[in-house]
Amino acid sequence: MSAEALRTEPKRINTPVTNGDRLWNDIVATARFGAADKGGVTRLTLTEEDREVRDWFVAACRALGCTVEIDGIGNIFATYPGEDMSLPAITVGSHLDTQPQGGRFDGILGVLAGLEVLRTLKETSTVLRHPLTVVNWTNEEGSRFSPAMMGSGVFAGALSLDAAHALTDRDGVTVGAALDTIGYRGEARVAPAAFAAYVELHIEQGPLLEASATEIGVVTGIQGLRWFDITVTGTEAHAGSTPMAQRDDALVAAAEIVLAVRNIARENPPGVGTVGFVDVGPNSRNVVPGSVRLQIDMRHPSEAGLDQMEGALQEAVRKAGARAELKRIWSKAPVVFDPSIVDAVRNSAEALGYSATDVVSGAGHDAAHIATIMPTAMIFVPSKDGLSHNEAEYTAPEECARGAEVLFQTILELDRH
Ligand code: HGY
Ligand code: MN
Ligand code: MN
Repeated sequence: MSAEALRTEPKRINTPVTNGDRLWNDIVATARFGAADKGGVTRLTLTEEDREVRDWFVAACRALGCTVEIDGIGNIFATYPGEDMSLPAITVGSHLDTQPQGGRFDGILGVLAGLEVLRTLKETSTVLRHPLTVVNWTNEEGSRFSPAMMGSGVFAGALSLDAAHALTDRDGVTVGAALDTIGYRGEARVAPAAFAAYVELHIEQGPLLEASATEIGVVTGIQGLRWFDITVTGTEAHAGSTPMAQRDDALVAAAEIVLAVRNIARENPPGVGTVGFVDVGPNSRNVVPGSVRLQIDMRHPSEAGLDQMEGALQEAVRKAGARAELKRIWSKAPVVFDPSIVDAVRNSAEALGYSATDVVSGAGHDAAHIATIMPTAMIFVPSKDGLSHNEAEYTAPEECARGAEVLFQTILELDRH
């Protein structure tokens, strides 16, 4: 679909509209699967809580007449028939897994807004030309099993299914075994060629839309990211009888690396750097730490920026002494979305009279992988205080409703082309 064709397209009026209250009810209803103490959700991928929300989603889609396919990594594809089933499907969706003590909206809004579009099509007997597929991607968060965006990565060919099945969590449980435990190691072979385009609605997870009082983010791309594991080896020793000058304290060396990650990000704006995981051995008050494992997340909108940051990290590790080892375990290049799909999102927000602005996503998303195999774009709605990966994550009902409506209008726009 050419951008020119989009611009001359008549604005959308008198079409069915999605039901924001029903969407909000679904958000509240699914938050019970893994409900955490402060109002958020702990629903790590392929756990019992994840099975519960998956079963809920599959039942809801089947009740609407969708065919539901589950592939070898547990991705769920719920397809609502279109007038011409020989056409590739328009695809929307996101992820239902969360961070530990995560929020009720991150990923969930995109899947449930897709479900809301299905409900709207059904109740208004609207038949699109294309089939419409709503997807739940397995393990977007990457908290239990690394790397993140695993299901979409296998689907896009960035990670082999066998390699993914063999990856383990901290308890040594493999992805394959976890899929079997919850009954979501599917048989379906779903090919990317079955799809025409992908649009993902997601909360911004940052402060930009709220700060500018803008209703919709027209996401033009996603910044790049690199994940590193660092092990620092020292010498365990008695905390009382070992003189300071004779200590080989792994945690002190690791602390210098943690500060270096913060400084490297500050020196390479708008890059960001985080050490989100620290494991100290033997983790006893009166033993000088002999080993420390760090997990590092670095991001930047450009490859050159990421190279710069990685080089500085290597330097910092070298300074920590020969007993620190750095391993890059994952890298995702910056992504630029397809301009014609981005235009469809922008036109839809405009047709609905919502304020909108272009944004590059700071957070990673399944759309980053899907954009490598089909025309893709994203829609953002605001995050209160820019907060996410936090139980206090919040997007208001009317903001969720606006996002779902832009998603629906975008689908209608794409369906005509
Ligand atoms: O880490 C990310 O960017 C995503 O929220 N999993
Ligand atoms: Mn997400
Ligand atoms: Mn997330």
